[in-house]
Amino acid sequence: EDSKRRVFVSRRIPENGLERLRTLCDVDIWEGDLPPDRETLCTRAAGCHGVLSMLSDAIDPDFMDRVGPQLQVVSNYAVGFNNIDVEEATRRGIRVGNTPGVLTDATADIAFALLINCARRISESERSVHDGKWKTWEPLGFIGLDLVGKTIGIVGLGRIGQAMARRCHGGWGMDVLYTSRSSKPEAEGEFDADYVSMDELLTRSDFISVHCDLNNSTSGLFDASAFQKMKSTAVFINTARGSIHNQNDLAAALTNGEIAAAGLDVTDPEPIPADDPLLDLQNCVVIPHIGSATVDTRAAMADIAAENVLRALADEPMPHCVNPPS
Ligand code: 8YV
Repeated sequence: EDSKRRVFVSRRIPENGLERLRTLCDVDIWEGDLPPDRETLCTRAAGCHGVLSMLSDAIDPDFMDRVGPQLQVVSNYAVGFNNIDVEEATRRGIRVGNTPGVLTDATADIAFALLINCARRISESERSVHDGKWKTWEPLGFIGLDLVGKTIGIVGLGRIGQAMARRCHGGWGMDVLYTSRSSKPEAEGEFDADYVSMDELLTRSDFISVHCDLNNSTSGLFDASAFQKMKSTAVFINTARGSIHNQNDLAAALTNGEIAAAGLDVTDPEPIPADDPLLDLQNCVVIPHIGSATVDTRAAMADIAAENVLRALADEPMPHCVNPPS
């Protein structure tokens, strides 16, 4: 009926989320295999009260203008929200939601999987088997790095960083160093972690894993000078956001032997262009932003993202709001 609130969902999400939305709203879903282009996004969202958005949607003032003043909530299908101008949304009274918590372990699993993959050269050695290049077992073939007892440097000790620290410290007995906006005494207790400067983390770590959010102070944080400070045997893992590392500088560091290997679940841009130099390097593993991609996690994200929309439209507290009304 006419009184139903209208919600636009910018990609097909797990059915449980859509069902939840449909109980109270008129739901329009972009069904394309690729994200809607800018024009389509704005046109389809125009007149909606809620938008369930993806990282690939730029939710900026122009978008908000084009959707219209009835827009009450933008619910991102992600824990991150660097695609959204939150300050502008707040100014307009638009609530912004995200999906923290439920993707913590899935993402830390992918970070740890990349770490073992890079240390033990799994992708590289598998390629050689697939390509028919594996001719004989060799005493010095595909020699990699041990993990047990090494030092892991964690950049950003939030939920996902802590889940990574738990795997590294609890499972593999690694020493944990971390940088973060502030020290985390509880986490230091659990992982025996040391809060250090960025320089100390770079120079002392055998492995470095990025778990901070993307902002002005973390954009380009891993550049040529950072890679130069790292051990030549070090492995760099990024499952956070691609623009936290400088991709050309990383390719140079991997080519020149300044670091040993890199594992990336995120690139800048995404998808990574087919001619990116990183894709020619045997010591670089690139996977397509699958940190949260498990059946349970994506379903849980869909529940929260839908609930964020419904609560905001009912003027009730949202499960996860990044700009709650003051
Ligand atoms: C996204 C992510 O959910 O949550 C995040 O911030 O990066 C991923 O889990 C995924 O890219 C879909 O937007």
